[in-house]
Amino acid sequence: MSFRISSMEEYREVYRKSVEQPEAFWAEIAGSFLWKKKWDRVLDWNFKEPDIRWFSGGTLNITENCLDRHLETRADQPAIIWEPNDPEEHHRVLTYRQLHQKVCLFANVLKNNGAKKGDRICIYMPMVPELAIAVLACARIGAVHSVVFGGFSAQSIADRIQDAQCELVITADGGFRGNKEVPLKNVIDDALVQCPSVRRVIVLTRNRTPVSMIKGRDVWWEDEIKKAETLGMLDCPAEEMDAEDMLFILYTSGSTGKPKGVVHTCGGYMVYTGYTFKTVFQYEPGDVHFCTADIGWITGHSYIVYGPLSQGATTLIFEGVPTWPDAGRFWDVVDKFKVNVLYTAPTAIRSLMQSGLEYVEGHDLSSLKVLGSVGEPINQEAWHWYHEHIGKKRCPVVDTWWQTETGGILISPIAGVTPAKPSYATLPLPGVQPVLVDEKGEEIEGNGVSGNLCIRFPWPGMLRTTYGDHERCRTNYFAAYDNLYFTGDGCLRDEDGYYRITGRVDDVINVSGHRIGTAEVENAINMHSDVIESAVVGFPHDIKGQGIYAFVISEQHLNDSDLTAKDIAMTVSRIIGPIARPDKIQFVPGLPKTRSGKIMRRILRKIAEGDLVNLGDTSTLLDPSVVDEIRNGRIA
Ligand code: 7RM
Repeated sequence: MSFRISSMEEYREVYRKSVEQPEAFWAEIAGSFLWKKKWDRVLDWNFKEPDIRWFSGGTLNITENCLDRHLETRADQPAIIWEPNDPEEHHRVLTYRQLHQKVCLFANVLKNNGAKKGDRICIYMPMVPELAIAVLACARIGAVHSVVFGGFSAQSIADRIQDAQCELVITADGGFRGNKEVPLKNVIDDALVQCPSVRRVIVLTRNRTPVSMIKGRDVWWEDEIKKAETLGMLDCPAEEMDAEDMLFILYTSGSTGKPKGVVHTCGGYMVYTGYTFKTVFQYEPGDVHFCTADIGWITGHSYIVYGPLSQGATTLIFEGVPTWPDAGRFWDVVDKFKVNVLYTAPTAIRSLMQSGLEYVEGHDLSSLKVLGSVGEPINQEAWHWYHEHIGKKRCPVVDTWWQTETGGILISPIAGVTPAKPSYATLPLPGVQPVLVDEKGEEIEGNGVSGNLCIRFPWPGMLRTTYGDHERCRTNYFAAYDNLYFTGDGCLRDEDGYYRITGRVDDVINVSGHRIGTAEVENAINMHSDVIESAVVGFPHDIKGQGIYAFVISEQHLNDSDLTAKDIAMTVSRIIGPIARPDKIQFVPGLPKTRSGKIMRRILRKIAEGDLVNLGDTSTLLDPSVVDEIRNGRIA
């Protein structure tokens, strides 16, 4: 089976086959999954429209692959280990049998509340096992889940619910994050004022904070479960889905003000996440896999829920944060559950690195076999710290590059096989054909070159459309260069053919591994009544990777600029969520604009990053003197 790659020779061989005979390659991998009906055609595609179909004619249900098919072989093996926010609270373990039962029961709850195949369901929950259960229950009945990260604001949730016309919302009373509580149901109530499509809200009890339950709309998770149990609705047949039926929508930021609903479909996403999970991490039966992402992001969808479960793995869900009660929390968890694979983000590594080695010492990390990194470029220093102090130089580090749109990992070392190079995502996985192009769209061949990263050929996990707006999908990803998928990332390919992702080349900022559009932040800032205009850029940040720097023209700051800045930051927090709160707000008399009125962000980026000398050509500016004033007022 091509799942096992144990040497570089084997990798080269499998890679060659995957490029020469992609259909045969993917058909063999797809054959290791459970289909209700086999596909007629492996792949139909064109990147023009785009129209991409994998495994057409095939039918399946991803939850049968994640649950039912394991019952014969590993019913009593842990599927989910859950570690709560508070180390004093008891952890929970759900075996495959128990998870199967809970998913079926909750799937019946969804049906009892009127949900059916094709309906969109918004999930806004804390990191508890019930979040994974809710996701899988949607997939069980063929409803389309749209998980919204618990840190997003009411306005952001409302935008996403309206865009997808969700009929149901699944949430909790509240959640815990470190020493804070988050009022999830309250936020949902605020969001739903703008969402007439929602007719039912199912509320899980988590922190027992008082909430308001609206008659006829809101019901308790626990009551609904009891009802279904009383009715004996324990079984729930898995809905038969076409390979290209929608599995989920996940919103992600782009260069415009409005997040896009990235659409993934059942068959290809299942095959791709299962294959890459097994291949990249070299997962072996019985291993405990700990991905620290939130299920609200693609990393959680693919490498906490679907990838691991489709492969019969034990996946660890951690509700808390890396630094509470102290910076040893991850290492407590690794030690407590003898974690074998740890998959986290550079921002977490840098923050723990800064806290000092005393938090690592005293924990037994000898169970670790593989370390993973995802979400943003990992700097050499963080890479070495991770490798040396966490992996004790025994564990391969896999720097995995991918995107919400790609569904799964595209460029990454294969653990224990690919020789690593710190800060390099290294080589494409089998089936992935990267291309570097220049500004004109000409392919840049050979090694020791850099350009914009594109992909030449489809892979099963790629996005199919952006919800409700296919044209937007085309213009965003398939129109920049003919017959190529454009990633939005800059990239270099070194003398060995190794890839190193250098960061976004569009107006997207990557803050702690979270994508935020500059236009989104500007829109939020501009909502503040004192603001006339704003421009937002990213700047290098020691912990977060990138921070948010806002240049703001305002009328009121002259009275008290500190207060005005705080108000503006608060507005952004309210409109988008705390993750988008600017780190620096500088009041400026004007913005550097061309004669045609375009803001020259290049100049602002230079100033934000502290390069006040090499601002480049400013001769096309309408008013070059504004640059000096901005430069003089820079916030260090
Ligand atoms: C998985 C995820 C995608 C963007 C992507 C890159 C950046 C992700 C790496 C990386 C360098 C990596 N999805 N990115 N992984 N950059 N090395 N290993 O993060 O949609 O939220 O973000 O993140 O810029 O385009 S995402």
